[in-house]
Amino acid sequence: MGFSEERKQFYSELTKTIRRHIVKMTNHAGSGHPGGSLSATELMSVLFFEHLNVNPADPDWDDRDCFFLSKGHCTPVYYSVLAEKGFFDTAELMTFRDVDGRLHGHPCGEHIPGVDVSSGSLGQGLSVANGVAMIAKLEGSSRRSYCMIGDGELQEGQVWEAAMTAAHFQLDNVCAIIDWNKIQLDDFVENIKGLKNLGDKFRSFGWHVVEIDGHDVEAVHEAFQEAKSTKGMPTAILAHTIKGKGISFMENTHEWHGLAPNDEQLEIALKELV
Ligand SMILES: Cc1ncc(C[n+]2csc(CCOP(=O)(O)OP(=O)(O)O)c2C)c(N)n1
Repeated sequence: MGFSEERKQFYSELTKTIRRHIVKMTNHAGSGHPGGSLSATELMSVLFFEHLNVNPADPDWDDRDCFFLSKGHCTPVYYSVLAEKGFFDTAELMTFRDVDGRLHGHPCGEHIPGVDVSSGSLGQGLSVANGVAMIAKLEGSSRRSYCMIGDGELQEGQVWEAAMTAAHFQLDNVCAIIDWNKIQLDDFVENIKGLKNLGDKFRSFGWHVVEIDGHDVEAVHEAFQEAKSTKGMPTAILAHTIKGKGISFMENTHEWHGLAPNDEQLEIALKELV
């Protein structure tokens, strides 16, 4: 069930590498969203390196699993994981947000290998994930459909329409990953429009719920395994995370939601990520 010491070491190195990419890319671009990227680093790493059935050499392979980043502003972590997985060269990460590049601030499904749909307007990803999952069922494919949603994003009504749909159609090939970092753009989620008993909400909508520490790679791995073995209903992984995780001055504040580190701040961040 758990990881070997070697695998744990692999993730310890990988997540540090990805966090280094995140701060370097946003520093270089002078903009971007480090906070919600750093909170999602373990979730994205374990999903892409352990569970998501994809082939970087053939990104459009028909029977691949699909991943949708509904919180589309978190491209720094998305592009970093895609590059580390081999979808494109890690050198391209430094073209993040270049007007002439393809690594836009929000992901474009048309141009980036490994990105299946454009996103950025919050609330829509789970509906897309449902559609792909329904087609898989109709085709008799084992394809699974994963969607990462922000906790602030859960204030969007469309998410709950999609949650009803996934349960109604018994889409057990759908897995929603909630990056529950407790903070949205400019404040704590509970101060703006609170989620309260989020597990009860999803359960009452007909979902299987797994609640974990989203920075514990073994817990993340086991949650994805549990989702795969759950039949007849979709699974929501409620991952408790820390916005800005891994960089002391970025942790647990909304201030680094959409702010790039300057050169001095980058240097401090990189020292913390050795
Ligand atoms: C429909 C829509 N409304 C507003 C925004 C602007 N916006 C971008 S990120 C964000 C906050 C999202 O918070 P959360 O989902 O908690 O993301 P995270 O903390 O994981 O970055 C907002 C309001 C948007 N992208 N789409």
